[in-house]
Amino acid sequence: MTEADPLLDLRSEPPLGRDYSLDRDCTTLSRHVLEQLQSFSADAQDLSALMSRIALAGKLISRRLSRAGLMEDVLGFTGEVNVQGESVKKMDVFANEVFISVFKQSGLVCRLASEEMDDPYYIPENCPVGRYTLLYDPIDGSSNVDININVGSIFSIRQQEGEDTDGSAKDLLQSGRKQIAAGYILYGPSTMLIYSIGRGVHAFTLDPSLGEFILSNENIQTPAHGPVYSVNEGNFWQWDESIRDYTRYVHRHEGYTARYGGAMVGDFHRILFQGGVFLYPGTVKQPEGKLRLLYESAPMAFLIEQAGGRASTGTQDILDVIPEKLHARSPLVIGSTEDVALVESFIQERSRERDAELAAKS
Ligand code: P6P
Repeated sequence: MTEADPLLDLRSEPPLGRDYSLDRDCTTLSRHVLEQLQSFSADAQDLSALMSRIALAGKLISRRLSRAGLMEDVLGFTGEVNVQGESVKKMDVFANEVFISVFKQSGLVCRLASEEMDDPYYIPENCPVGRYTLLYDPIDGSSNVDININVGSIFSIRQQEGEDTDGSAKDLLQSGRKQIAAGYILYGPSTMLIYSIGRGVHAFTLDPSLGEFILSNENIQTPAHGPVYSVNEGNFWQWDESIRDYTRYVHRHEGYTARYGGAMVGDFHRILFQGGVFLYPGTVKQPEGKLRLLYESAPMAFLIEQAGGRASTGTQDILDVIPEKLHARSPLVIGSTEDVALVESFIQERSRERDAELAAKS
């Protein structure tokens, strides 16, 4: 086993006749984090423990989703409207509370910022020592949850900066490059956890018989181009002309196919592995787009850049955007480098034309 690649023994001939599959089944998320960091320091152990807690949240939500159709009072709406102005599903509330519960008495996470909560939630027993903040969308794609179509949870981990004495968590209003970890859990035919701590993107598949997430894909790289474009074309007439230009282009050229599942996590997952582009542009009603920056676009942007892809607002890298408020939204174009660049080229062209028209009038 070389120093450079501590996982080499997973791929070489098992020494001493050790069973390869046994070692693979032992490559749990917590072990993988430590192997990634190549350290057993307190910080490494904390991050490993934190990721294990996120895995526990994923297992609890996956278990509930897998039996939701057989249980009372699990599906459907609560009758409430959240800070986003969206009708809240019972699963949204359950999943939100799962993330809170798994971090209580952990000493790890002092603050949680969720799509479902107006303000950050503090876990006081953790705050003196816990310097991590979890930002998350507990159920992404809620519209799918009652019809058993894939949904996901998205998470982002940041280090608290300074003392948050007034509970405003202003230190969270910084660029996505401050993230120290990000990922998502996809509740699909199998439940998968995809994460990065800035050393590549890795996927784990839940083995229900073990109750463990086991390493299934390592160092995932997104192809430079893919055939899929993923966008809600029902918004076509609400888009800027540049996005309509892009859509007309992919309609008229061979080699493109549309896939849109209504849950970004599933659409993103396809593109992460097979290439292509997902976009949620601004619309007339929502010029900033629908997706939330801190706990949807920024974690996905962290992942896609780690996988060799790109994420932009259409004019600026997502990871460079600095939000003005916790629930800030941003337009999103994310996926393969060539496909993101193609969308941006139409935006740039329209911008040049507008500048020329303005210059001609002045
Ligand atoms: P629309 C789910 O609510 C979500 O935030 C994303 O997961 C998804 O891509 C998008 O909204 C779907 O929104 O307007 O196309 O239904």
